[in-house]
Amino acid sequence: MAKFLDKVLFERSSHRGFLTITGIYHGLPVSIVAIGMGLSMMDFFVRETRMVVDGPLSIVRFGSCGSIGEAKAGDVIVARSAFGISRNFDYFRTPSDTHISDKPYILWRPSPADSQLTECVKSEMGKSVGDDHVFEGDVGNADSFYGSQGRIGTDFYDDNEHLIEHIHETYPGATALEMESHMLFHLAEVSTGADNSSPKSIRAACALMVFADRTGNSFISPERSSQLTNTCAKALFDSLVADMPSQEGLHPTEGSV
Ligand code: DUR
Repeated sequence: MAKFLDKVLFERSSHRGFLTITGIYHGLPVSIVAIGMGLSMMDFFVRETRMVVDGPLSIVRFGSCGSIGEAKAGDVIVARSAFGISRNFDYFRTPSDTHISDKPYILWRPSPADSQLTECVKSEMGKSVGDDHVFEGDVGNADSFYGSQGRIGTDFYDDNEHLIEHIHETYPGATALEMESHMLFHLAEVSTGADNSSPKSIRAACALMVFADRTGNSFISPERSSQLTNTCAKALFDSLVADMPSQEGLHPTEGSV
């Protein structure tokens, strides 16, 4: 992704396992941060980035997902919102002892993506990968790649045979499963402005490459995944640039990640 930057200013591998590359794209300061996987890594990333960047932040998650909708392997899904899917640990106690829900998985309500940033991401993605390969929908952020994404196995009791069905019934717009987006959108939603007059200091969007088609059971090829990463990378940077004019008062030296 970094090869598309006009200039690289800074690169660092941290003990967290993050790789950060900061540079300039069409006059805009941008950081690419590889965070690994899962809710906790997203939590570290958003909170610690907020600590070290002054001014408003625009964050676009770019990663992979499994499709539970129309999108096929190799397509792109742009998140309209993201909801959480948590294992209800108490449900699995013997004897069952639940106080939150009598269901094995808890579905949290969706947090919205920033609509303007998302429009920019969707439009630039459409230009790069073709509008018929770009889908929009609600994304389920599971706390596991396995149980809470409805993957069936015999080594553990997960009681997840009907989970995907339950997700579709609860959120008819649900289209993808992955592991980070709800944490990002939630933290953006509760981010506070420096002077407390503007409630949010973080705007967030999310674009996902479909690696696994959970309905048709097909997978992306390694060739398509690297080609798609290239195409999407440029579209993501272009969408941050396209979104800039909407950010009244935002000076170009303030951050985008
Ligand atoms: N991912 C999933 N589920 C899928 C495909 C991709 O969670 O079916 C995403 C989220 C996480 C990583 O970052 O990829 C796990 O492989």
